[in-house]
Amino acid sequence: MTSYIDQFPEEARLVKAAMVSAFLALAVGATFGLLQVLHRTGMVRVLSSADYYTALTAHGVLLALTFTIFFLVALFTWGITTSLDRNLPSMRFAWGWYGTMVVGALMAVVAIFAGFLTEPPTLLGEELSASVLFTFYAPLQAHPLFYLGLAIFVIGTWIAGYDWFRTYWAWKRDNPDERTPLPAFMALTTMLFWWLSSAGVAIAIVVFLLPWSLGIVDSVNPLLTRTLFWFFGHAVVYFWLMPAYMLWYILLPKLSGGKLFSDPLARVVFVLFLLLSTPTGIHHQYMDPGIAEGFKFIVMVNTMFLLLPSLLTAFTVVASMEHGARQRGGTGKLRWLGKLPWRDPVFTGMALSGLLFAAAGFSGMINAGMNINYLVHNTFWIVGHFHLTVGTAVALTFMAGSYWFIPQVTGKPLWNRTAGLVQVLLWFLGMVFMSNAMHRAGLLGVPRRTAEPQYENFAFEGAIGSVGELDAQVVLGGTLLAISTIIFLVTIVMTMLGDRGEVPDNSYAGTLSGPEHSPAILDNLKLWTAIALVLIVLAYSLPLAAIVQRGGLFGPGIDGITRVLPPIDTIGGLVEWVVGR
Ligand code: HAS
Ligand code: CU
Repeated sequence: MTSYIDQFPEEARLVKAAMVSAFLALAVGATFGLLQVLHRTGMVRVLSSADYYTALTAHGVLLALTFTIFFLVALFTWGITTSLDRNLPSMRFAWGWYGTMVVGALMAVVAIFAGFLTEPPTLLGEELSASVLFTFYAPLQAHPLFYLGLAIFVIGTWIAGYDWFRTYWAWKRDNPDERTPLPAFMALTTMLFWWLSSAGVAIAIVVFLLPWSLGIVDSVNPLLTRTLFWFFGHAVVYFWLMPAYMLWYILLPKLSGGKLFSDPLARVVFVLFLLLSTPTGIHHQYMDPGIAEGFKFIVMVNTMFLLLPSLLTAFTVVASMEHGARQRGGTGKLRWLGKLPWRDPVFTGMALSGLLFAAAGFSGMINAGMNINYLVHNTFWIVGHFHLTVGTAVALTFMAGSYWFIPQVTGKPLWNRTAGLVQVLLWFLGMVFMSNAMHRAGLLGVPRRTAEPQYENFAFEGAIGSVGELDAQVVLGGTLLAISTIIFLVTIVMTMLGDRGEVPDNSYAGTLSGPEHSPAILDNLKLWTAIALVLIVLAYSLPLAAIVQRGGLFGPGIDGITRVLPPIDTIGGLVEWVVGR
């Protein structure tokens, strides 16, 4: 048996370091999660309500950005090197991008945590704090260190992507006639849409928010920076999800005892995400005034198309699991489910996250409907939605995956399978309670992002259940999640402290229908990137022009751009605006 550390000892150290960074972020971020559910429901109040935004910022940045992204750069590094059977060109360079990410993350985290102090220290003449949540909407303003840290962190990921691409280019030179192996294809297509979309947040930070926090410019146009945030903010959710999908496609079938149903279909899925991840961001802004309804409608249509790759994934992955179960003697319409390896925490964790993601897909479809979004926007419903998506489909898959990866990168067998199994089951159960109750509370109108969700002289009323009952479920779920996180961290630490021994082979699933069945055009990354760019221009040029025309580049009237002209809601309006300038 050859494990990853035998094949790629140097890369294994880097993958391990990035995973450990992810787990550290998870440990701290999850603690805030528990404090928040206890606080919001009024059960136990450790924080002061005035610090709630600071805590929520730490929770969001540490979990949604730091935990996920450190883990996924580790995973993609593994995927590229394993599937191309090739070392990264230079380990010094690779440690360089990892180090860049660490420095960026630490800067942002220091700025956030300083916000808890009664007398925050000053730096660059400004008080250190960053209680702006993970979306950092203006006019909330953070210390420049926060914006700079985020920018550096994102740049670190860009360099990582370049590292994977040059590994791929070198492989391609040596193997000009071979099809790109599936895991590498998945990592590269994901990186392409990440570059396209994170350019939006980079512009928001470097051109607007950072100069504004440094006092170089007096104001910003909040709708513009918000729109640039969501230009990236929807694609980032697939940046988190694609690595989880990669594991579902290449590990789940193998663990189930079979093969991936279709390699071509998997490629189509990743190409669709490259095309549609970015021109959909405005579905987070259906309620924003200042963006014309027509633009929102176009984005809604794009979003509905974007359901397709996930529906294809549900089909392909479940079909592969069924194939595996039947290889193990499974029969009947549903009885084969019993033949799946339910005692393996790697399998069970991923299968359960898939199951909850199916529910998350439904709440996503509801969010995506322009009219019904009015009912759920800014309510606890949304929090329920994203704890099933990023909080389960992604986080639970990463945790279950760690039970396979940590042995791969250390050569040490998993410390305790039962602990792993209990952990993934507790996560599943905790999320079922917490997310379901959050969705229901949202329908009653309970708001998100507040320490004090209960308005005075007002009672939320639902057809069934009460706020008290929902709160109890949220606290129960949140507590199970906290216990699950502790068991996860203990299992990982004990595994890493253990002795080297027998670990599974570093390999992934074969395919029933392989790359030879998929049209070569699917591997034409230049073509798909070009089409993705065109779709982005179509979806964003008019809305951005209209936002700048109405609100000014740096705020109303400041740049002299704001002038009385017909609104840029039509092509004619745009032409008139450009010609008229
Ligand atoms: Fe979302 C808000 C729409 C997916 C994350 N989303 C959020 C926010 C986050 C987030 C963090 O249109 C809040 C941001 C904030 O702070 O304001 N979302 C969608 C849609 C999808 C979707 C249409 N979201 C995700 C994913 C996320 C994520 C993935 C993170 C990873 N979301 C929205 C909208 C909003 C929104 C609006 C704004 C709401 C507002 O008003 O603010 C789709 O991609 C979902 C497609 C999914 C499916 C499910 C397919 C099922 C599968 C399971 C297969 C089963 C298996 C297991 C493998 C169609 C693939 C089988 C097991 C056995 C045992 C057999
Ligand atoms: Cu979205």
